[in-house]
Amino acid sequence: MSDAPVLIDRQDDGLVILTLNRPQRRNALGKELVTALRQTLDALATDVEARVVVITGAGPKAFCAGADLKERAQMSPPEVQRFVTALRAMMDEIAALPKPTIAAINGYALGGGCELALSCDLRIAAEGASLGLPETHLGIIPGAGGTQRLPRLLGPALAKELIFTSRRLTGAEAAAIGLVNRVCPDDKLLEEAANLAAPILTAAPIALAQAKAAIDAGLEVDLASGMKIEKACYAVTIPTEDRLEALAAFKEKRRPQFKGR
Ligand code: CO8
Repeated sequence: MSDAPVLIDRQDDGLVILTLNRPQRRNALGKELVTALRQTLDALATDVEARVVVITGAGPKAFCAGADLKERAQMSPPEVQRFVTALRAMMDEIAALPKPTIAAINGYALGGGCELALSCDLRIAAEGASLGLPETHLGIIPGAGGTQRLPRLLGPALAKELIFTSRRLTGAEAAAIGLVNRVCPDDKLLEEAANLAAPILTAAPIALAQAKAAIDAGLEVDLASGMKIEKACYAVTIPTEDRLEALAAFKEKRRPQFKGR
């Protein structure tokens, strides 16, 4: 197997599986991995063949054990500053990718690893997964979106409980509170992630990108402003070939073939 920090598996149907590939460090976020993931995301953002992106971790033990604490201990204060800026930017780039993203959580998703999963649109966890935000017990706070994305997902009380206590949740516990969309047996994780992706892969790519943008931007504003955002996002879909293709396919009683145009 390649020793590249991020493995890229592109499938014919438009599914792209990114694997964080540092199993010997439990896929911890070091400089090299963060740089590679950011470059990969940048390329995928404009790649019309890539329709849904799954992010998972190499090896049976971890999705991602958070920031690389060993590398961090060797960094000078300016290096730390540059690194955390890059880490935050990476999480925002995942969240802003104009295509659906799914975190397929195998094993530990701790600290920055949990925040990475929170940056994705959907999450599926293996039963044996272990999700948590240990930062307050490390003398820091979640700093790559955890204090913002977790309460938006679960509400403030649950988010505060998880952040204050650093409690780790199993895949089933995470599914029960809505932290992940689904839980599945450990050995079925990628299969179930592909099942989750399958009906998304047949949707129109521009419609998906605009639906994501409308939901994400709308969550930050009042309803009337959100309705304006929705209108603007809807308008982007009107001149697309894919919209006309859907109308033609309906008339001709066939499945539409979307091209992302
Ligand atoms: N960084 C570096 N190395 C790690 C990390 C890590 N986060 N996690 C594990 N490793 C290494 C271990 O040191 C070990 O290396 P070695 O074999 O050389 O001793 C190897 O991976 C295997 O680790 P374990 O033997 O501990 O493996 P286990 O499967 O028994 O346990 C755990 C796995 C539970 C993941 C355990 O290793 C652990 O607790 N790791 C630390 C997890 C943690 O605390 N993560 C949070 C870090 S803080 C954070 O992510 C904040 C990010 C936000 C930054 C934003 C800034 C603005």
